[in-house]
Amino acid sequence: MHEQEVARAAELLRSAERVVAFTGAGVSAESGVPTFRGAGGLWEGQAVEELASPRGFYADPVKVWRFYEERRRNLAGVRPNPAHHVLAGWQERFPQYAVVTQNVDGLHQAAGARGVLELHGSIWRVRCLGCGREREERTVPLSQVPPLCPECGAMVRPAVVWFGEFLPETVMAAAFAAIERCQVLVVVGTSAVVYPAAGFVEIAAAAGAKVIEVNPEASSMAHFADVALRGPAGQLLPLVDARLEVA
Ligand code: BV8
Ligand code: ZN
Repeated sequence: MHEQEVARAAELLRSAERVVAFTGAGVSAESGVPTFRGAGGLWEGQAVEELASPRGFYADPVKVWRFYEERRRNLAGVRPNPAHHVLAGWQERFPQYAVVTQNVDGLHQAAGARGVLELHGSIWRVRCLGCGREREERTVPLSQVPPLCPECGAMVRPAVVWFGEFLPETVMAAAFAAIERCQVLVVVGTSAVVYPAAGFVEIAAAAGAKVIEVNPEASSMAHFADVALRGPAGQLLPLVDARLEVA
């Protein structure tokens, strides 16, 4: 099972110099982190707009803060899985390599990945609504209501990108540059329904990159995939990695 696709994916990667790993919640699934959509998803039965949007936060800051506080608590004991470790290890292998993630869980960095491009921000950072100062906040549990900024006393919010908000300019520019130039794009664990991130798959394919999708299900960008590894990333990425050395 998957033998042929694993061999084909390794063949595409073996000779590549410029590679991008583009990831979503599925890459953290085997670490025990619930994905957003699909059975048991974080947002199943909850209106996303309520929780992950400025309007939702201003309407009920405590409710939205508690949604993130609960996710931080759930993440506190979570470890990277083999998929994160393989993707981190590839930074030693490919001369030009980037991990571009939609995830806010910090697990790529926990596995040793450097320079991770976090398109949707980080659940481990908070930003002040008053003075705009952003800082790392790893205390868990932190609080049941949004804390106040130690500098100016205003309320702080999670430093994540909510629906209707722009993605961080510098991160977008760096991701765009890497995506446009890459020879192989490895799309791992994303349903590819959230824009502008999802659009990166089409941009890479249009620029001539080979696309490898690693996902038990076909994402909405599956038609761009040259190779589809239809299974869990924590099992399949180590198989591809093991084949990279073997010609
Ligand atoms: C923007 C916050 C410009 C942090 C997130 C109509 C009205 C308003 C806006 C829009 C609209 N139509 C389109 C838009 C734009 C909107 C959008 O795309 N909406 C979609 C839903 C239609 N985008 C935005 O608003 C973006 N900003 O456009 O700004 C603008 C400005 C003003 C006005 C309009 C536009 C901002 C997008 C960022 C939103 N923030 N998160 C947080 O709380 O986490 S997005 C959220 O979804 C997460 O960040 C997540 O990363 C992201 C994508 O989800 P996935 O990672 O793909 O996860 P998912 O559960 O969906 O899929 C998991 C996959 O893994 C599955 O395929 C599954 O099969 C697979 N899997 C499972 N197990 C495994 C596995 N794969 C491998 N191995 C396994 N073991
Ligand atoms: Zn402040």
